[in-house]
Amino acid sequence: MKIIKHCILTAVFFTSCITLLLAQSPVKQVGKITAVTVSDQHIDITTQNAFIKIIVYSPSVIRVRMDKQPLAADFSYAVIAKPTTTKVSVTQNNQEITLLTDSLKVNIQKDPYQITFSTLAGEVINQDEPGLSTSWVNESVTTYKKMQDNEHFIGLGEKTGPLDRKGNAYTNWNSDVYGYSVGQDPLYSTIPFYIGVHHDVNYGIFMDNTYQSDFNFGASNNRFSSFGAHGGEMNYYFIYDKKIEDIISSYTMLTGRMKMPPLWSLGYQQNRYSYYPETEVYRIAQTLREKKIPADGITLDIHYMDKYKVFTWDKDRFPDPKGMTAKLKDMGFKVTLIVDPGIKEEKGYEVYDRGVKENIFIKYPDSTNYTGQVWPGWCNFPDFTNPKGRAWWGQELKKYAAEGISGIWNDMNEFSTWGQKAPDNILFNNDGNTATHLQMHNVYGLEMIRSSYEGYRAALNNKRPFVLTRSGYAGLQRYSAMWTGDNRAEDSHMLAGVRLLNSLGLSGVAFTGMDIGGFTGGASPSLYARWMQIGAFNPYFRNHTGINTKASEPWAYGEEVLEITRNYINLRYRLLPYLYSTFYEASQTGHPLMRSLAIDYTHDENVYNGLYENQYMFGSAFLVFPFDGSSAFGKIYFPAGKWYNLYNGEVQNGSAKKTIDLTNAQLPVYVKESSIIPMQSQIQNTTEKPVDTLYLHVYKGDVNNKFVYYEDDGESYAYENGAFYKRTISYNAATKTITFAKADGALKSKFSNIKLMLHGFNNTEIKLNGKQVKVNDDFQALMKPISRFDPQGFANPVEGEKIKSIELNNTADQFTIAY
Ligand code: NBV
Repeated sequence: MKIIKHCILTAVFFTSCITLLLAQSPVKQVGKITAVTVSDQHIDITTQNAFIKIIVYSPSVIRVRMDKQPLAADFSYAVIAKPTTTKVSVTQNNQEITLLTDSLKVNIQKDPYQITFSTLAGEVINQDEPGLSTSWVNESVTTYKKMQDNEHFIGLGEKTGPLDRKGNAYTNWNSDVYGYSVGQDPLYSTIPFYIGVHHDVNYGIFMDNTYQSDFNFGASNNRFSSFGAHGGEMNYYFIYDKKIEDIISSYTMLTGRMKMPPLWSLGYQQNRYSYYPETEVYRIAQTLREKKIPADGITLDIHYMDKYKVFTWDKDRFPDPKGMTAKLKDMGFKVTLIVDPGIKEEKGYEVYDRGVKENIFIKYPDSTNYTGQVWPGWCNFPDFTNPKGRAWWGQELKKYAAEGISGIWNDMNEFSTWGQKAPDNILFNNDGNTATHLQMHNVYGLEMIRSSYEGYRAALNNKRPFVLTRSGYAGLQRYSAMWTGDNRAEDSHMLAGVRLLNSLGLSGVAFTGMDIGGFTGGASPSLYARWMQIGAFNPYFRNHTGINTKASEPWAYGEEVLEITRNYINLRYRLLPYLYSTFYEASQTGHPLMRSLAIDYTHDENVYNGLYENQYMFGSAFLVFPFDGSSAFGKIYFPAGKWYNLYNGEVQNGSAKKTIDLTNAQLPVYVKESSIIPMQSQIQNTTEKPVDTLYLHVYKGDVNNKFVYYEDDGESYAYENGAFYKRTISYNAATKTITFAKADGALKSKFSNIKLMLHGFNNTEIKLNGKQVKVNDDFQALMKPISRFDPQGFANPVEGEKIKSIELNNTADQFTIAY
């Protein structure tokens, strides 16, 4: 009896100890659900330790909000979408709540809270890791997801490392990282959105929390992937779509898409830190023209300013900015200026005085302005999270519009104070809801480019500004193009840069570029040549280099490199109709221009293999294979389908790996079967009119394809009200037809003729609307290794391909070619 009593007492003692331990655990779990309220499209849940709201945004987008205290008023700098009316059914029993939409099923277990997303057929897409779910450690909150078998993780914005992020962890804290290493983290911007791929499903998760955040994709554990932040609520959007590109569309439905950029900004841009005085700028512009290197942009770095004070000019170096931009405009150049957020604290500097008067600078809690050191010395920093601060910045930008400036390049907006960490306790307006630096740091850059975009668009009387940024947060694509900062002139950086841009593309940012040639150090001629070729296949094509590096203009590396470089810049300009149409697609769908192979070949394991992870599609047609200079051979992976060598038309069957020769003169590029590629004659800049013929290249294939050809005025927003020309061209392999649908929109095409250039077709008989047309035998020659697409490129036939061509009238309404 005594023994039994003793045992009972011991058991009671241990149970109490465990209960006590749990109660005192420094990890606070969500715990058991205690109350549920179901409304139209959302469910409010209370648990032992948390308040939760599940909101249906669309059949494929579900938002989960969670906090230890009742949820605060909803506010986001990233998300611009509201839930759309969606058919939802919710049922519950003692164990769980089930939510169904037309595309997915959500199960919420009640004890303890745990969420699972599945397909309608019941296949698990994503689920909380049982036992871990979501928890808090002090103010940090983290959600743990069960690692699925063979799960791949891609995206997460501007992150170094492999395409597949499995086994790695990342931090988001926007940082100024001069000459960063290829594995460094974090870099300049934060996009807390990634895509998971496993079995035959894929999903996206976007955690909209601006505090410092951490993502773990099975780093130092084999149990979970997780995402969390150092403050604020757990707030994530779960996205399920069948295709990766649809996930990107859903994500950009939430965070917005880019507007059409000005056409000129797709041309080649010449940069350096810094071109001055103005005679040097003219020398560069003149040399580009003399050497027949097509170009549209010249960018001025910080030396244009008077002692680095933004919105001023160094009068000795640039005595007449307005005259200079006018002269450059006559030569077909647009000027972009760098702007930094640090405003020199100096009485009498009018910009500063107006900032003080308007009271728009970031403050300490004692209401004094925060002062940090950067280029001009001690500076105050505009609070772009204050509507007044944004308006003030827009006003200041106006002078640049009057001076004929076309682009605004936002630098140092992490924000950087010589790489030092700014104090936690500085305060931001946060659109009327004061917040600390800890919460606002990662959105500072986003709100700066919002101010630049909105301000400069107004200053240009509603013409499209070109805006470029180094830092940002999810949604940055609404305002700006982005480049990847101070890279190094090294092979590994060129390839890492490709992956960065591919990752940004997966994360909703379509208009991206890197410092071609490298910012720090000096490229070898081989590296420079190869990098410039890749640049022609980047959305934003800019050559830039640092202050004490060797010159980086295309002629700075000798005749051969100049020839190679010019060939590819030439190609870029002939490809503008294709590129502009692809930008239009990005503006409508969010789909990137640089498409990691994971987008179109998601469940092909080879895509995630480190050997092939740098390959990408440029638009829908071109497979690009960037390579380093370490070998004369390279191994390339051809995904499923049929591929044509860009330079000689040779056909390569897909689902195959091949070792190919590599040379500095020729970037391996292949065209996907059934591609439709509109091109134009050679121009030197976008103000020059191409000849009146659209060269439409079509590659024979076994799959159907569609291309939406698009034009507009290239500079205004009239396209949003129908002032465009758009025509869908369809390739149908089964019916052996190419159909030109009736054109849409209020504009006429700038081309009245079409030359249809048929690759891989041997037909001698081709019909237009049922009637036989004249079929020409063409030889598309190339200068080595100039693209055979050059419609005037018969001059020096070294290599080439026999193709068929026919002449068509582009003003015809709607017509069908049968082959
Ligand atoms: O403004 C100078 C540079 C600029 O050229 C570069 O592209 C930025 O990333 N800027 C950084 C300031 C710091 C350079 C060390």
